[in-house]
Amino acid sequence: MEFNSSHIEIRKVAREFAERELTPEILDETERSGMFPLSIYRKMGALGLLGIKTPKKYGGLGADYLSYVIVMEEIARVSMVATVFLTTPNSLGGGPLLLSGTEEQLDKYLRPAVTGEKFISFAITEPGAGSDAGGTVTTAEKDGDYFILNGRKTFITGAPIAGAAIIYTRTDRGSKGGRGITAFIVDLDLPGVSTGKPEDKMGIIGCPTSDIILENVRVHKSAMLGEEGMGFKNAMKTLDIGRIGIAAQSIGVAQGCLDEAIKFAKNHQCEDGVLADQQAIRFSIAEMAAKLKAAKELTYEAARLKEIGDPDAGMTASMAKLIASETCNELAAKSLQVHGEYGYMKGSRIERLYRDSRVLTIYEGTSQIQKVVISGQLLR
Ligand code: COS
Repeated sequence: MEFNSSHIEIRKVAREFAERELTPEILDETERSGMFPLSIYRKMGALGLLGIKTPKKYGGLGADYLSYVIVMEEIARVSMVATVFLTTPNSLGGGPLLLSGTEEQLDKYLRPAVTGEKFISFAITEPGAGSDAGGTVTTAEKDGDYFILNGRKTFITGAPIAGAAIIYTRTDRGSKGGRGITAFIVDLDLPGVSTGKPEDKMGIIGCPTSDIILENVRVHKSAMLGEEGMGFKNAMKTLDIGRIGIAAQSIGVAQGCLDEAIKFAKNHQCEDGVLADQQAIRFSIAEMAAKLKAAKELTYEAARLKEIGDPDAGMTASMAKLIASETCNELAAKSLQVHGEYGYMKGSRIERLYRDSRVLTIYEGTSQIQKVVISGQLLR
């Protein structure tokens, strides 16, 4: 992929930011406290990173998808949890608003999301509707100018700290699957909204995840996002974009894994020199680098196709998410293997990268769901 001068510049800005702000001390403290520093999140906002591809009229930088990928990649190379904060306004939080929001909704919710004042969660998953997003049973019943929401959303990234969430509900009780699903942007301080206990996760510690419970929550009709019954399409289109972001996270984390393997191999003394003298280690590193290069090119291509509105953009985003996340998991395991027992010990950098990488083949659609999307397009 050829990068233009703004891509090169934004990579430099993101790399310098990551190296300056995301120090090993900050990252260790994030793991200990369970909370990424909100001061750094706001600094990302001040630098424009929370709204890389948000149009300038809503306070964003108005850059292209490739710029978004580059920033995600550079930050994830140092800290994956930092990119969870970064992706939300650019993707799952801001995406549904940009696709279907009114000017009032965009002003009220997107602007503060881009500065880091307000975190917006994307709430589609339910206890009985994970990969089968059309299985949504949360309801929204009309009551004059209001809708009454009832249900439970689960595993919602950032819910404990979110000011608002995009909630996908069933407005037509008789409907099945994607039809009859309607999106609302819901302030989480409304009466009847609660978030469950934050989950004790394996990785991306620092961005809390919990349920969102809705008990007779009265929401004005002006909070409806897009048209009634069009929520599923809004969610699917959002995920098309979101998957490029997860592919970008994956290539960043994978680069971090490769960096660690190289550093360890060059520095770890063994009988006749350093580990990097061993052919088995050299071959493992060569294989990691080659696979990462392929995953990177596919991810950049997905961003390019999205930018030009290519009809294969959604499928390519799924291909990129599939290949990049699986590659990242493979590199995390291989890098840990290069480290041996040193990598297995809690607190080593590769141990954290290994734990963080595991969710990449699961969230925003599992690898299996990506195969459903890809084969669905090819075999129409
Ligand atoms: N863009 C626009 N519209 C889309 C779309 C897309 N990417 N994907 C599907 N649709 C539309 C279809 O065109 C169809 O429209 P009509 O009803 O007008 O024909 C409708 O949505 C239903 O599509 P489909 O029948 O393909 O839906 P399925 O219920 O079979 O489910 C999958 C499709 C499995 C792909 C979907 O449920 C999914 O993506 N699941 C994973 C959810 C996920 O990623 N969860 C993670 C949450 S964030 S951590």
